[in-house]
Amino acid sequence: MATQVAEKIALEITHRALGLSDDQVLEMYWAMLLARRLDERMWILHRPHLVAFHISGIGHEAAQVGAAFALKRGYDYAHPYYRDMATVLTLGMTPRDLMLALFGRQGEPSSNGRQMPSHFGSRALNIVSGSSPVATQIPQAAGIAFAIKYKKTDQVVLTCFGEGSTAEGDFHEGLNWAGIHTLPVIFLCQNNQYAISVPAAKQMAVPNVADRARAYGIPGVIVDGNDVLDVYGAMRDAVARARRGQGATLIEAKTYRPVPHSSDDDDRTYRSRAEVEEWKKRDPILRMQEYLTRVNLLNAQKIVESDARAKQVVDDADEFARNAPYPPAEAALGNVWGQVKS
Ligand SMILES: Cc1ncc(C[n+]2csc(CCOP(=O)(O)OP(=O)(O)O)c2C)c(N)n1
Ligand SMILES: [Mg+2]
Repeated sequence: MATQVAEKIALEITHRALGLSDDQVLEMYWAMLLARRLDERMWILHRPHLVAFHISGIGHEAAQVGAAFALKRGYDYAHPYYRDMATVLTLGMTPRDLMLALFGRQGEPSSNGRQMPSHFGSRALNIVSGSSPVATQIPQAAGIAFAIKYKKTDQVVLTCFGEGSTAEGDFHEGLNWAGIHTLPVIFLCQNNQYAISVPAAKQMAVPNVADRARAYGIPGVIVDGNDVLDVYGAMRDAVARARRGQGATLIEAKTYRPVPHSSDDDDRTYRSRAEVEEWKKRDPILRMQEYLTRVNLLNAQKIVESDARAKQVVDDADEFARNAPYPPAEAALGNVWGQVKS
């Protein structure tokens, strides 16, 4: 009887029902928190123009950490997009790496200070750097999945993009290819409802991005993108399906971007403050804090302590990157990703 009661209680604790330990769910919280604090610092650094540009993942942390957590780090592939800071942190990029990229300094792993920030890449971690035209990563991810299938490993690929990007031809070509060839790729749409100033209803005539999956013969799943465990559950199933050789899944994480599109955007020109404030009530970090407090893994004191720890890590990365040298001028004449062998 006591065991049955214990099992019932465990199932009511969502993360345990998903097979996650208490330590793992706290690790998720830490990744989300660190991404948020790092991102906030990046905005602050931009205001006095200590850095040239920032594009933010604030509000997307649950979608990103929930997705990345279901991958095998350094084994599976990720082809992220510019908002994916929490994704790449979860996969093993460090706050120092990301700050070096923001400041454009030597030694940053994405391009050694050659690209704009947020084009995350790490050869060691199987993170593939993207290009500025949106959605180009989608057929490229299908291509990587095709190579995995050809080599007969059980790796999978995660690629991410916004809902506006699903109006691009690349999205449809990538999903079609993945459907035809039953490829091990997970397409994660982080639907924050705007493509800069353009609302989703002006990008597509169906209510959900996930509805589009049917046209390509793959499952389309909708999740609450502000709930890290909901995202993780869907992603875990999609990864298992891909590893079993059953092909691709499109996951649509419904979320919101509570900040401007980038450091160079003024969102007051296209949406009301009331709308933004309403969404802030569903902030993924607050939701996670409420959940962890409810299941007795967090309390007010631990929240303060983890915030202080995150601040230390962010301070360290900021100082490290500020003081790092720029690449030498002649590096501008070389290739971005490697030297051509003579
Ligand atoms: C092919 C192409 N068209 C336009 C742009 C300019 N652009 C950069 S981000 C962006 C919005 C994309 O919106 P969405 O896909 O919803 O992603 P979000 O930024 O909302 O996360 C646009 C139009 C671009 N980079 N590439
Ligand atoms: Mg969008």
